[in-house]
Amino acid sequence: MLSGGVAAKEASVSDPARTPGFEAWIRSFEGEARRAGISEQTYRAAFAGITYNDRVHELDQRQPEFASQIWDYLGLLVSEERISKGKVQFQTNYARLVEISERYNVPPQILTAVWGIESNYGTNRGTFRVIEALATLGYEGRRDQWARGQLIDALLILRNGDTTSEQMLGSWAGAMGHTQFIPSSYQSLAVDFDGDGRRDIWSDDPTDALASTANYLAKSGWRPGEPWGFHVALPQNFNYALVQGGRKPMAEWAAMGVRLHSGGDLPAQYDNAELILPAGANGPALLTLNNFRTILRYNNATSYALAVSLLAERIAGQPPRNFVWPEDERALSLTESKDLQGLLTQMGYDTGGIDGRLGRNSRTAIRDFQRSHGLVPDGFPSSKLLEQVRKALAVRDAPISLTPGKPRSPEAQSSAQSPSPADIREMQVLLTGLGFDTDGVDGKAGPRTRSAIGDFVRSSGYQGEGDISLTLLDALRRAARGD
Ligand SMILES: [Ca+2]
Repeated sequence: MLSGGVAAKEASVSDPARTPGFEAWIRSFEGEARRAGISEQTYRAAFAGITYNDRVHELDQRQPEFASQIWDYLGLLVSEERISKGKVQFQTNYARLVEISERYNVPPQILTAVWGIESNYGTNRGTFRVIEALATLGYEGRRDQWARGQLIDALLILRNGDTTSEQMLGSWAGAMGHTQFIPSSYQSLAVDFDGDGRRDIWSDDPTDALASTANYLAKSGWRPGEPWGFHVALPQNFNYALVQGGRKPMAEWAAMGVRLHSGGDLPAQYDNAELILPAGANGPALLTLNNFRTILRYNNATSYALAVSLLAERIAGQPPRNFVWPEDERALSLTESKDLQGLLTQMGYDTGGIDGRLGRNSRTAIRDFQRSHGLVPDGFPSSKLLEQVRKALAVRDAPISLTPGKPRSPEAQSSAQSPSPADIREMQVLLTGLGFDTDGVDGKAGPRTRSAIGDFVRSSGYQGEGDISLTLLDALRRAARGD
């Protein structure tokens, strides 16, 4: 398994030496396929013309540096263009949608919205050969075990005669057809709605794909007649520990003073509402119901479930929601997310590792930090929060480094030109507090730390050179206390 930027770059370059390995892997995988009931004939036909796909590998290895905020994502996926296109598709396919909807008890506008988000109403179904994509991922992907399981399911679909290897197209990660089913979901939930004997989600006709999506949502617990949730207003002094903290009956939320954003009382009949703040305390507060979680089972991202819910409302002719997003806040880059985790960890808040992924542990650490610094504890990571953490850390560490005339051991004196890792750590903390990015605090004078020192030397009145020395450390301490 490859990881890290260098490996990813090398792997994106076509390497003729790799192809024999891939060929050998395809031969070795046949045993596994045979045990799953795939005949030699099916296997051969499936792999005819399949080669190692560099592009798939590259897409699998990428780790985007910059993330988008949920309001940018929603702006893109619930655009006026996609709404009006959705209304046209809704009308065009209305008879079929109603038939499907009546059989599975999932509203036609939800099916149209999933179709719109997943493939822009069938116009972007993916052009990768699924066998090739999954074989490439199974050979050396980040999720090779997962890909091998999906590949077996894809081969079973071919064995069943639903489509051919050439026509089985999809995304680089193996999501297929109008509503982007992965092979395992297809195997358990795809249906032949038009009755031609094949569960065909790949052809231009979206009928089977839309019915398969309806079946998926129905089997995932869709409740007919329930909305996805409500836009709400939270009372003063709300306990933010309850955000994403589990489901409660509406009556309990109402008793805490939560009201509809439009001003009315919460409808009392729903029994399991979860509160989410997808953009923190400065964005909309949403009480989500069962059907929101059902959409999450299709694709487990809040932004996705919200996009489907909102697009469905607009397709059905409802007015836009008056969500106000904190658009002055910027999403953290991967590097900044790691910085944030490093700084929080250094301050004693457990983020459960420094991987740049701000999951549950990081959100709890952010909340704890916010609570102990008099901030609204919404657990939401943003550029503003990172600044607050940097400042807090600089303040916390400043008194230690400002001890007047701090005596140094003779040993330390004599090594004045080669500061210890502890000294470098202190420099990194001070530099970070002064707004120079050292890419974390690790006690090592790497390129980012050296470049931060260069920036400090240029922007301050520091007379010495940019060498990493105890003289420089003193200058940083003076700058940090504002001398
Ligand atoms: Ca069919």
